[in-house]
Amino acid sequence: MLKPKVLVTRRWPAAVEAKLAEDFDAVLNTSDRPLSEEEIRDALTRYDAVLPTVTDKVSAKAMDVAKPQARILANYGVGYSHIDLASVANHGMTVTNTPDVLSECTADIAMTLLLMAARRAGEGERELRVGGWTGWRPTHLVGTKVSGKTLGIVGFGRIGQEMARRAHHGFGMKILVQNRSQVVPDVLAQVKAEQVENLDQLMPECDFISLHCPGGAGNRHLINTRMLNLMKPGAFLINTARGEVIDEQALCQALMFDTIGGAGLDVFEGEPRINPCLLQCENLVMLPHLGSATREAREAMGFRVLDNLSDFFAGRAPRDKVA
Ligand code: 8YV
Repeated sequence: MLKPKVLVTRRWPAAVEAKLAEDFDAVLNTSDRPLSEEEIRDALTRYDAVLPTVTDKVSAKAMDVAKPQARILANYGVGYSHIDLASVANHGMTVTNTPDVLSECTADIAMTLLLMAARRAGEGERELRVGGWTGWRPTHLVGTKVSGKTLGIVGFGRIGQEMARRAHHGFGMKILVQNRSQVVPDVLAQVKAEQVENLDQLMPECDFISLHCPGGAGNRHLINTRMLNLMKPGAFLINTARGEVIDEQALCQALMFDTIGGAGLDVFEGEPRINPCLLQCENLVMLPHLGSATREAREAMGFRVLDNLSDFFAGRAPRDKVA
């Protein structure tokens, strides 16, 4: 039997690429150059499966093909707001993602950003590297204590829950949760969390806010000027979810005018482009979308895609079917 033709859009961990090449008629992107919308459109007409990442805009334009050959988009990553689900439905295609295997590592990066922003680690490192450190003094780069403070979690899915575990059990933080549906009491109880009705209630109560909700049109600019104004003066905003969830211009204003204490971002609107205003903000820590960037998580994500593909082509329902 002919093996399904599969396009891998970026370089993946070697062990996963090797297995893909064994199990499928796989074309790998050895140059690791991101695909254009036109190339994605072309791929949809020539492969049985396309394996995109966050850097592939599988937009309505890219999916504007009469009859795609691709029957499945097996996404490498948990977030899939770069895939136009209306077009997917029109073509009767399947979409899968890779949840669970990156939750701990992404929460680790959220906690890294939280600690770095609170303790001014980015500022300190920058000062030291340019030879600007004049020595210890009691008033030097004084930050904000993390232990025992209140953390607000927006989106209490798998990653949000991992973040809560770290914050509560590691740093004795009080956890408040905002989530679109009611969280089961047992899950909240594990971190002694309290769920509030909405963001208007959450924002003013927290010393730290960490975003773990999906991206996409529905949550675009969820954190806007009004929400930032509801934050405590001196509070910190952390985003490891998707860039579009924050209105970056509004965040810049809040950081420039010190209406909040600071922020930590791993994701950006229109990444890898960085809003020039953000680069001016000293009280901001930025990482280049490193949430799942560990050997363990990236391999597990790849093998999860393989499982989804094997199930799909064997006629079974893939465990991570999201559309
Ligand atoms: C991935 C992520 O590395 O899984 C996600 O949603 O944001 C990242 O950790 C990236 O999306 C790969 O496509």
